[in-house]
Amino acid sequence: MGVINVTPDSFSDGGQLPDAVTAIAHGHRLLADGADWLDVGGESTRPGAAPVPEREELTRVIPVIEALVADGARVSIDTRKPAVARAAVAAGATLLNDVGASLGALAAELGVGWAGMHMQGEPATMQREPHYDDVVAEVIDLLVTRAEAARAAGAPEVWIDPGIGFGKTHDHNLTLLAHLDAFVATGFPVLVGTSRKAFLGALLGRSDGSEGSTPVGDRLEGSLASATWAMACGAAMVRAHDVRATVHAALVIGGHITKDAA
Ligand code: HH2
Repeated sequence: MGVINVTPDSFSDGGQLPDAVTAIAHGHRLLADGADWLDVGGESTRPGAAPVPEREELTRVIPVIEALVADGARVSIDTRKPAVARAAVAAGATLLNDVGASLGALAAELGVGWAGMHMQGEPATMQREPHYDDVVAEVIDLLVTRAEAARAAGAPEVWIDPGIGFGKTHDHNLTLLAHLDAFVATGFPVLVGTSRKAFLGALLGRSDGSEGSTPVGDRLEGSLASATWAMACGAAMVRAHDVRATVHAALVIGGHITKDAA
């Protein structure tokens, strides 16, 4: 799943796609690089991000979705707003990338797929004091409850995503990644987004003993290592900014390195 952030303030690439023309061209590049899905978003959910008014979010994403769908792309809409989800589907999106895991019934009503991501709290405050007694069990419980409801309502395709970095400490993120097999064991296809995220910066920054964070632009190898880990654990899709490199990693491990083949 290739990321198209039509936002001025995304943590990873904010401002790089300031208008529909550059966002559409970026989408074409991601398709050529091998993306199966293009995930279009018009509101950053980075920690501390301010909400974007609905009208502004629509202005950002709808022309991009229309153009990419017209060119044959499968497009997901990354939003928390029902009205944006509706308009995106009318423009041709066929998957709700629901970062609040609350739009399952809407996906069913619209007859499109639903990917529910776990987030504790709201982007503006979610990193202040995230707390879980058992992060793996609590995240799975919530996602499975919502996923079962979405499926029962009739959503044609249902995914779950642990929401790395969304109301999670560094240790919560690592614990979730270490237990991805438990998410896979639920039977729902698992989507994972680690690309360029802060926990990678922290891990890489600590490697030289400085306790600093490696900048976003220097997290490619960490992104690939974590995406490869997720795929090896059985994740069916990873959300990535660097699609060409991630597709190469997927091609190497996808179905080739198995105990059966030996
Ligand atoms: N992460 C981000 C946004 N959307 N969707 C899913 N399903 N899973 C994720 O892990 C996920 C997501 C954050 O990344 P990005 O879009 O690069 O940043 P921002 O939210 O600042 O736009």
